[in-house]
Amino acid sequence: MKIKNTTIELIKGDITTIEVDAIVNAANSSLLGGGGVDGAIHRKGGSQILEECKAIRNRQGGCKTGEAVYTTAGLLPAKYVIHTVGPVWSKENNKNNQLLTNCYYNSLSIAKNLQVTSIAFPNISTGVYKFPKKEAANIAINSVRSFLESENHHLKTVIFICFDDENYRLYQEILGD
Ligand code: AR6
Repeated sequence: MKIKNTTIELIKGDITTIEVDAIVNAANSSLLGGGGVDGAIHRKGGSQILEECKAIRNRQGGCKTGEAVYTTAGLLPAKYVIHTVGPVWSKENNKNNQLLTNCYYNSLSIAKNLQVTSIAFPNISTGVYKFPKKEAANIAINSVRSFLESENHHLKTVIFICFDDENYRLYQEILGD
């Protein structure tokens, strides 16, 4: 799928192995690491990423839900890691969708400022944070589409990396692969 000059790709796999300018991390507001994709990124990326996260914490006290910050990527093949904090899904919270949209939008804004040409997103909030996968996939794709249609940027490739079969299938359906 193509949006203006940017190609949208779908890959099933592990985001820590992808050679792109920036990978996005589904972090938590402490920025100190955790499980899931966050754990994998810190484990494979080495201590440099955590050191930079700690410096950001000291400067601004972590990262709020829906916002994003960036570090270099340590030992990973990417150049940067953009850390964003997805919402913890709950039925009562009517801000879930907006906060998840903000994650994609704010990550792409950082990518724009860094002038990166390729970025890879995991399925933010759909693991530990329990966001319903179909809804999250629609939000992810719509947010990316709306950013690419409305902003000037250097992105040539945006990749959605799905780790689990269910997400991969949902993205295939929505993207029409
Ligand atoms: N590459 C790509 N995707 C992955 C990988 C990987 N190596 N590993 C898991 N996923 P989660 P969240 C997928 O739980 O729901 C952490 O503890 C996974 O299949 O990583 O936003 C943080 O520190 C799922 O679809 O993130 C936070 O505390 C997706 O990544 C909390 O979890 C997101 O699952 C954030 O929860």
